[in-house]
Amino acid sequence: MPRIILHCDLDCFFASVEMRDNPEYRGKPVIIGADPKKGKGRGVISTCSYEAREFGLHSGMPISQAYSNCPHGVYLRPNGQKYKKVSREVMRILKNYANIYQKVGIDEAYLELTDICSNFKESKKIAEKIQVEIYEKVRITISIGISFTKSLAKIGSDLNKPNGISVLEPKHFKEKIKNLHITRIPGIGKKSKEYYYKEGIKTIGDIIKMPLPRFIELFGKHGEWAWKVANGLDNRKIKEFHEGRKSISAERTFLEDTDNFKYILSKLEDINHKIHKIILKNNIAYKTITLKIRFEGFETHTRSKTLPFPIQDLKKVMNVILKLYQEFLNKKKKIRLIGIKLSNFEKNPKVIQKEILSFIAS
Ligand code: TTP
Ligand code: MG
Repeated sequence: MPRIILHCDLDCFFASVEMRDNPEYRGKPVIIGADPKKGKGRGVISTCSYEAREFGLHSGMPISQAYSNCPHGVYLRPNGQKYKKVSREVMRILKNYANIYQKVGIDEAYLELTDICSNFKESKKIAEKIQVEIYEKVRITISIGISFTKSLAKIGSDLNKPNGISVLEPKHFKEKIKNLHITRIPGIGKKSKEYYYKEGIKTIGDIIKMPLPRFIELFGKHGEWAWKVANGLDNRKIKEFHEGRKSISAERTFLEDTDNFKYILSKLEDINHKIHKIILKNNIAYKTITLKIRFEGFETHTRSKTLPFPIQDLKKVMNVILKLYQEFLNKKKKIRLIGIKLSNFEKNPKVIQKEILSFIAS
């Protein structure tokens, strides 16, 4: 059974938000970016509406050039705070559709539906629901690519824009992508495409046709990646946090300093659940468990325990935390803050323990 991955990407994001909020701009070439200053402006386009794209405008184009191609366009400065807020609203909706979710940019995210859908038809229905919910609640459109690798899902989300869905299944994906230009492969850009051109490679089909060893000989590691993407062999996992992340932690500061053990315990449990949601989504195991405790007057302590092997076990964490907490039971001070940190990670452990399954079910 192949994996089922969705790549969701908002359509002309910044411009969509401005057209949503200013109906008079709808249907017009809307350009978000630097001030064009009647053609003398410096800086570039952040993004533009699809109407503007008909004039050859695109992200990264100098704003002066945009102005000379499309002087009658609506030119607006970006409103970063507003787009961040809209992005958060969209991500909150997307997250609810999958257990495994990875935000990869302000307007794009991967969802893995392998454990939820039994075939691509079902996942397409979910994609349609996502589009409807986002449009109903946020009033902007999103395009979705569905496939069995991250990179093919990403290529797919671009195929039917705006407000499109495309499915690239194992049985027919090569047919659907073979005529696409090689720059559709994430990682092949303006510079690297020239190396491929020199060998007569212009389309993804040209890559698919070549044997891998020859491709590596010609283009090294870069070529190997491109070849694997084109042939559906990208097996990267979907993970919520960035590669460099070394720990996951959460803490709570009490509104008032407290020594009510029952209350403190309930907060520790909340924190533990919160952290384990991330742990599960990213399939990480950890060896080190740390308790952080801050007393009135800012006196702060941390206590850790490192286990001999990595675990992924909500209850075990709570047991360790309570043992670490015992040391402070005799303190005659109230508590101001409490926190848990998990670290010393091992990614993608093979064994998922029973407790975790019951946690998912709860
Ligand atoms: P993209 O998803 O690349 O572009 P888009 O959403 O505007 O258009 P599309 O329909 O093709 O997906 O980027 C998301 C936002 O990020 C975009 O609206 C503006 C911003 N951005 C920049 O500011 N500069 C850039 O060079 C790019 C590519 C994007
Ligand atoms: Mg986009």
